[in-house]
Amino acid sequence: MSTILRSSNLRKTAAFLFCAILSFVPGISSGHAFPDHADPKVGSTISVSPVHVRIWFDGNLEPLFSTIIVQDAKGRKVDKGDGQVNPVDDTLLDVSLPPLPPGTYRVIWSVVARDGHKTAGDYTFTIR
Ligand SMILES: [Cu+2]
Repeated sequence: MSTILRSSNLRKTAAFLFCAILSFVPGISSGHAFPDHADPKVGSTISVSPVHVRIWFDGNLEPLFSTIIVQDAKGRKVDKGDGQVNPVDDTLLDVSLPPLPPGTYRVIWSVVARDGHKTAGDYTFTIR
């Protein structure tokens, strides 16, 4: 019993280390996926309500398990509900927005990379 537990933990540790090492090797896109850049930019203040929020990742995303939503300052969902991995670029997560009034908005994302590992985060932008 304890031997089985130990070897299962060992396997998990090995898998984690393998993934951690991969994510530090440039040019290999099978590690965890992390955001590379976003539009609107993280923490930015803009003067026009954006038509989309887009986040580009450093790896390929699994469309079935990757989500993106946008909330207003009161936590109400304001996006059009079509958040998805872009069908022609699986490193891009996007969602469309209706015209929004001035305010601060939070983008909440969660993605699963091709290696099955999940990363998640959020950021804000402000429309003035
Ligand atoms: Cu990973």
